[in-house]
Parts: sequence; C-alpha cells; structure tokens
Amino acid sequence: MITSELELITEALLKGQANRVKTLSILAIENGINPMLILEKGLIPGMDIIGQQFRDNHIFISDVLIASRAMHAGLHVIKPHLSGSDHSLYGKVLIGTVAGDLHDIGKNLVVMLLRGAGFEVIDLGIDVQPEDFAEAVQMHHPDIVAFSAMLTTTLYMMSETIRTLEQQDLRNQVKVIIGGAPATCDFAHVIKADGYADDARSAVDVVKNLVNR
Ligand code: B1M
Repeated sequence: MITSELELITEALLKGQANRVKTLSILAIENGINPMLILEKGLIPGMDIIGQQFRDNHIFISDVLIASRAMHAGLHVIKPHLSGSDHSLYGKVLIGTVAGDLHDIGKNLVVMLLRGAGFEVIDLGIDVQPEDFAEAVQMHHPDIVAFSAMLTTTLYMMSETIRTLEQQDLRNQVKVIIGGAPATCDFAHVIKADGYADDARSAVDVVKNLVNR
C-alpha cells in the first residue's frame, strides 16, 4: 500500500506534475508515511531516473527543469515534517553551492536534514562566490562551512573557496565539509577539507562529528 503511494509520487515527478506531487505528498503525510520514506522512496528515485534520461539524451534540459520544479513541490510539503522547530541548537552551519553551479536540490536536502537535526543553518543559496563565503564567515561565525557542487567543472571552486578563506585568515576558525555528485573523499583530502559526505543523511553525521571533535 505504502509502496504504491510512493510509486505514484515518483510517477508524477517523472511527468513533471508539480501539483500532483504536492497533493500526493500531502496525502502520504496525512496517511502517516514517514517523510524520510517519501523522500528516499518517492522523490529521489524520480530525480535519479530524470538524471539517467538526461544523460542518455532521452529528455531535454527543459524537462529536467520541470521535474526539478515537481521535486521542489514535494520537498516543500515534507520540509516542516523533517525540520522540527523546537530542537535545541547544536552548532551553526554555513552552506552554499559553489560559484558557477546552479544545482540546489541536493544542497537543500542537506539544509533540511541539518535543521531537522537541530543545527542552525545559514543557506547562501547557489552560485556563491568565494568572497561571499568569506564575508559570511566573518559575519556569522559558523562552526562548519559546507560546499555543494554538482558539476565536475565547478568542483575546483571548492579549493578556490578554501584558498580564499586561508588568505583572509578565516580557515582556522571553521571546519569545512564538502559534498555533491562529483566530490569524493579523496578530493576532500587533496583540498584539505575536514570532511566529506556522500549524501544528505551522512552530511548530518559528518557535521555532528566535526562539531563534537
Ligand atoms: Co544538471 N547536470 N546541469 N541541471 N543536473 C547534472 C549534475 C549532470 C550529472 C546530468 C548528466 O549529464 N547526467 C550533469 C553534470 C555532469 C558533470 O559535470 N559531471 C549536469 C549538467 C551537465 C548540467 C548543465 C551544464 C546542462 C546544460 O546547460 N547543458 C547545467 C549547468 C547549470 C549550472 O549549474 N551552471 C545544468 C542545469 C541543471 C538544471 C538547472 C536544469 C537542474 C538543476 C535544478 C536545481 O538544482 N534547482 C539540473 C538537474 C536537476 C540535474 C540532475 C538531473 C539532477 C540533480 C539533482 O537534483 N539530483 C543531474 C543528474 C543526476 O544527478 N543524476 C544533473 C537529486 C539530488 C537529490 O541529488 O544533487 O546529487 P544530488 O544531491 C545528493 C548528493 O550529491 C549529496 O546529497 C544529496 C542527496 O542526499 N549532496 C551533498 C549534495 N550536496 C551535498 C553537500 C554536502 C553533502 C552531501 O555537504 C556539504
């Protein structure tokens, strides 16, 4: 029963039906389905298929945009159920998608789960220039700075941003964590980041470990 409800969400996302994804997600929540299950078995599998179809040239970029809009509609519904508002704050995380990169669905998931886990999160959005990260570190004094990137061509902006933090004597004030499809643990070592997370769930664990260290 639950499976078919989640499959309907995936199906609607694949068709780019934002309103239907929203309605089905609301229904699923009302029926007591865990929001994490809606995310991991309904919404994300849809985006995975879209990614595959895009890679194989079966769909156009406009189709990807329409599907992302549907994904956001679902995320909007489950967000309040993932991010409890009465958590105590465990630490402050500054996050953004690095310069030149406009992908934000994965980053937004990381934001939601971190907030749900009780962290204060300052989200700088997409296409964040190294200088803007540095300025925000000076302004907000976060414990952790988190970079997301989805393009191999923007990955190097993570090291550029770390360099900018070093140049402005800010690097030793924060821990840096990286993530996103082209990022790897090895790359994190190379650029001297403090942590790497494969997905949004593990991002929460990595941040917790770094804050507790
Ligand atoms: Co683009 N895109 N895209 N795209 N897009 C990819 C990334 C691509 C792999 C598609 C493909 O070719 N198969 C490819 C990159 C190839 C590469 O560099 N290796 C690609 C390309 C080429 C492009 C353009 C260049 C296309 C063009 O214009 N010709 C262009 C670039 C624009 C730019 O950024 N400058 C472009 C544009 C777009 C859209 C705007 C249309 C749209 C983005 C909409 C949006 O984000 N608001 C889009 C989308 C949706 C995708 C795919 C299909 C899906 C990405 C996604 O949201 N996945 C993607 C293909 C794919 O990934 N299969 C693709 C769902 C999301 C939940 O997963 O983002 O991986 P993900 O996040 C994960 C983890 O990576 C991790 O946690 C999340 C889940 O738990 N994670 C972190 C992410 N950030 C983290 C940070 C952390 C820790 C974990 O700590 C800090």
